[in-house]
Formats: sequence, structure tokens, C-alpha cells
Amino acid sequence: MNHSVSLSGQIGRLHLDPVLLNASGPWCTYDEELRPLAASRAGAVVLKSATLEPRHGNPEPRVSCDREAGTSINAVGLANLGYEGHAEQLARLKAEHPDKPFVASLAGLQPEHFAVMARRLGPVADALEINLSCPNIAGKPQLAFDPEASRRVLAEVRSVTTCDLWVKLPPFQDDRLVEQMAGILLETGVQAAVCINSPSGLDLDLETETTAIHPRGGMGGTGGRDVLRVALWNVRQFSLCLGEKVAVIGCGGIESGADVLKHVLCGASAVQVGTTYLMEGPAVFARLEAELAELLQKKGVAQLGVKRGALRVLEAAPEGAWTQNQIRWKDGR
Ligand code: RRO
Repeated sequence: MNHSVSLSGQIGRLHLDPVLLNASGPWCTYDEELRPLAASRAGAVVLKSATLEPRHGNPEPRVSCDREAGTSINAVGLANLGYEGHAEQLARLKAEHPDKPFVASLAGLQPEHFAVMARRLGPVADALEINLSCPNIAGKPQLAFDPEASRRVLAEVRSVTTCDLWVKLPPFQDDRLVEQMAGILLETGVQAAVCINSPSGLDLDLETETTAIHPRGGMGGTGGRDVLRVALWNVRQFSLCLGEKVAVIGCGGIESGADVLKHVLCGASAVQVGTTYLMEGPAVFARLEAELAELLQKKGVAQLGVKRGALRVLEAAPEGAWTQNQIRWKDGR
């Protein structure tokens, strides 16, 4: 480990060191998955989204990974222990890892379920991630696409717990809708926006001409390499709208230390890793930490935080130099 570079940061009351976390979803439901994660270099542990009752989720195969393409697709359907099960699990794991922050994730199937779960989990978790963006529940629109319902849920949750609140958002594609949601986050006093949950997508096998997963007609939430630029757009837009009052946690397409730095330059205070954690397991956090520290050292930077939001917009060429649709080729040819 490179001790000359600091990769720590602060989100609300939580000190994260390093600011590299798992994304809720892969390998974070059962004690046997969470124990090695808690023992890893992850700066905090995020649990699978909980519902009021335990759920088996959708029929399998419901997760597919393509190592070569660096992508995943899932339609897990909120398989989890139920919020009571996760509350008991948190107490067990926190006793074993008193110095590791634990974040419980909540996904109400009805809007009123969020506050019920927050009341129980708030006192035992270090932060609550409010999942307004599960893409895989048949017949249930994502709450985050209903601004008034989102405002009500967040205000209600805020009123029942003093715990730090993070809000897991879907990918937005429109500036005005980002502004509207950012206004709701500022108004309801949450500590962080997590950008982004899985964009809806479809993967298939050309040889067999079948979908990569079974549930929901083969459609689900996509993750990995494809998602990086969509995530960066959301991180940048939300961090510009939220300013210093609400932190942004970047999530999407992180495979390397360089990808972490991209999220941070766009405004992320911390990042979550989903597909690459799914593929590599808990050892991914030590790898990303080493790569990021080496990259920063090469740049002569001692503290990751100085790069937060430091992205500069490319300057326009002088008007006289404009040609027709001149293209910049990244390979320089
Ligand atoms: O369980 C899932 O199918 C799931 C959830 Br709750 C989520 O928030 N995001 C995702 O890609 N899958």
C-alpha cells in the first residue's frame, strides 16, 4: 500500500478510508458474503436493499456477466432477508468489525414502507441508502421518476431518523429533471446522492439467439464498462447542482484506479463498485486502492480530495481555426 497518498474522505458523519465502497447488489446479502467484504480494503460496507418482508427475488438465471466486455446485466428482483433480518445481521457484523462503517439500503415496495424500515435500521446503521431506483420490480415504476412521491418519502424518512441518508438515484438524461431532483435532495436534508443505479438494458447471445438472463423478458439493469460515461454525466450534473451541501457518490463502470479518478474529477466524494466487485470479489478494493495511489503519486498529488470536481472544460478553438466538423481523435492520428 502507498502510504504517501491519502485516499480518505468525509460523507456527512462518515469518515471513509479509502473512499472506495461496494455498490449495493452483488455479494452483500448474506453474512458469508459480507464478512470477507468487511475484512477487505473497502472503506465501508453497503448491504443489499431490504424490503419489509424477506424475498427470494426473480427466477434464475437472473445475473449474467461478460468478463471480456466488462459488463453485467441483472434482474435479481430484490432478493433479501427482509429489514428485520438485515437489522439483526448489522448488529452481528458491527460487533465483529467495530471500525468499519456499515450502510443499510432500503427499497420499499410501497412508499410508506421506507419510514417503517428507516425507524428500525437508522439506529443500527452508520448511514441509510434510500433506493429510489430499483429497475426490476414488475409493475412498479421507479420512485425517483415521480418527484412528488420522492419528496414525500425522503421527508418522511428524514422525520423518523437522525441517521445519515444517501439516496440511490437512477440515471437521468435531462438537465431539468436533474435540477428538480437536486432541489428535492437539498430541501429534504439528505447527506449524499449516489449516481447511478443500473440503466435498463438488454444483453443477448447471438449464437443461441437467447437473452442473457431469464426474468422480465430478458431485460434488466446493466452495469460495467458500458455505463461509465452515463454515470460520469450524472455525477457531474448532480455535483454542479448540489454544491457542497449534499455529496455525490459515483457508481458506474469503475474497473481501474483511473476510472475512480474520472468520477472524482467529475465531482464524486466517494465511489461504489458493482460489476467489477461482482467479477473480482473483495480483493478488488486493494487493487483499486493501489492503482489510484500510484496514479496520484505520478501526478504529484498527496490527497485525492484535491481532485474532487476539478474537471476543466476543453477550451474552444479560435473561431478562425474552425473547419467543418473537425474531429479530435483520442489516439492523436
Ligand atoms: O434487486 C435488483 O434486481 C436490483 C436492485 Br434492488 C437495484 O437497485 N438495482 C439493480 O440493478 N437490481
